[in-house]
Amino acid sequence: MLDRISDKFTDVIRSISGQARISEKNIEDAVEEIKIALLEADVNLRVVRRFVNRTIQEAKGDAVLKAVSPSQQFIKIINDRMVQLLGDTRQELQLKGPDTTSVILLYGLQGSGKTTTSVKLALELKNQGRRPMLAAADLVRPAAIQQLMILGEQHGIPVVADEKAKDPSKVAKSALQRAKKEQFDVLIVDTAGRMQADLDLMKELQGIKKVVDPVEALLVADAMTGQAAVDIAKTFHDQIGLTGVILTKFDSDTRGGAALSIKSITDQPIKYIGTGEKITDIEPFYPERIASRILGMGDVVSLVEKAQEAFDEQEAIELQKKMMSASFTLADYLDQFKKMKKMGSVESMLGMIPGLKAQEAAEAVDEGEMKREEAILLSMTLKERDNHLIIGPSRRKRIAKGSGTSVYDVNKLLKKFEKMRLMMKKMTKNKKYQQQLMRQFGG
Ligand SMILES: Nc1nc2c(ncn2[C@@H]2O[C@H](COP(=O)(O)OP(=O)(O)O)[C@@H](O)[C@H]2O)c(=O)[nH]1
Ligand SMILES: [Mg+2]
Repeated sequence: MLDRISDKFTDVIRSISGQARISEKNIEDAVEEIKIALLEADVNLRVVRRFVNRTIQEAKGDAVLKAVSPSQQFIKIINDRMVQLLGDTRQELQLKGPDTTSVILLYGLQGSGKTTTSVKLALELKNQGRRPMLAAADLVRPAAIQQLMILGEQHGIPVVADEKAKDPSKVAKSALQRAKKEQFDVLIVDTAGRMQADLDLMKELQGIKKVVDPVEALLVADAMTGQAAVDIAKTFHDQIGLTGVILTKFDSDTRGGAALSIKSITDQPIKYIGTGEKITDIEPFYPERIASRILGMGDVVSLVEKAQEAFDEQEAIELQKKMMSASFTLADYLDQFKKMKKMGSVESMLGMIPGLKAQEAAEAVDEGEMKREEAILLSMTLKERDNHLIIGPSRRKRIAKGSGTSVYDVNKLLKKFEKMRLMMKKMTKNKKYQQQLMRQFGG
C-alpha cells in the first residue's frame, strides 16, 4: 500500500530531520525531491505545481528558518500540505436517521469493484447498527445479479433483484419501495459499469438517480489506474454529480496518484478505501493517517505539538547548560521522566519519530526498566537526588526497599547515571559537538 511513494518521502523526511538547522538551499533541494516523488506517483501535474509552490513559500518564511527546531517545522508543513491534498478531514457518509431509508448509489466503470464494494459497505453499515438492503440494478452483465445475490446471502444482507427486468431504474424504484415498507434504513444500489464512461451509461445512471434521489452518489474507482481514475471521477461528477469517491484496490496501489489528486481536481472527498478482496477489506478514509503513512512517520505532527507543550525553549537551554557544565543531577534525570510522561508513553513517542519503525522503537526502549528507574529515583530524598555521591550501601538498601526493587537495580541505575555524566563531559569537551547541541536547542 503506497510503498513506493512512502519510500521516497521517508528518505526525504529522514534527510531533513537529521539537520539541526536548515537553509533555503536545503528547502529547495528537499522540495525538488518531493516534486519528483509526486510526479513518479502519477499525481496530476497541476496538483504537483501547486503543492511545490505553496510548500516553498511557507517553508522559506521566518516561522521555519528561525524556529526552535526548523527541520520539524518544515516537516510539519509538508505533512499539512499532504493532508490538504488528501482532503483535510474525514468525510463521513451523510445518512439520514434510521426512521427513513437513505439511498446510496454506486457508480463506476466495469471491474472497478462496485459489486464487491456494495456488499462491503452494507456489512460495514450493518456493523454500525444500520439495517442495509442491496439492490441489483446492473442488468448489463448476465452474471451480475447472481454475484450480488450470492455475496448478499453469504453475509446476511437481503438483496432485491429481478432477473427478468429490463429497466434498471424500475428495479431501483421498486427496491426503494420495498426497503421503505420493510423499514430498511439504507438501500445500496449496485449499478452497471461500462468499459468507458459513455453517453449510454450516463443516461442510464441519471435515470436511476432521478427515481431514487440518493443521499450519497459515490464513484467506485480503481486506485491502480492512477490519473485515469481521476479523469473518470471528473467526468462522472460533471455529468451526474457525485458526493464522494470510494477508491478500491488501495492494497495494490503502490503509487498513490489517484488518492493524492482526486480531491484537488474534482473537489470530491474520498470516503472509503477498499483494501483487499475480502468483504471486510474496507476502511474509512482518514487524510491524516494516509499522509502519515506516506511520509513514513507514525504521527510526527502531534509529536511536534506535544513536544512544544512539554519542553519550552527556556527549559531546554537550561538543561543543556547543565549538561555542559556536568552539573546534571539525578533530580534532572527524574525531571526528564516526567516530561516524557507528559508526551505519552515512551513507545508511542518513539513511534512518532520520522524514519523510526515501530518495531525498532519497541526494541530501543524497555518501558519496564524505565518504570523501575523512575520508582528508584522517587524513593530517594531530595538531598540524594542533588548529590548522588552520598548514596552509600545503607541508603541503597533503603531505596531498593522503598521502590520495590533490589539493590542490584539501584546499583545499576547509579552506574548508568555515572556513565551518562561521563559521556556528557566527554561530549561537551568536543567543540563541534557542543555547537551542534547548542543549535539543536536553539541556543
Ligand atoms: N485487491 C482488491 N481487489 C478488489 C477490491 N475491490 C474489488 N476487487 C476485485 O476486483 C474485481 C472486480 O470487482 P467487482 O465488484 O466485480 O467489480 P464491478 O464490475 O465494478 O462490479 C473482483 O475480482 C474483486 O475481487 C479491493 O479493494 N482490493
Ligand atoms: Mg458488478
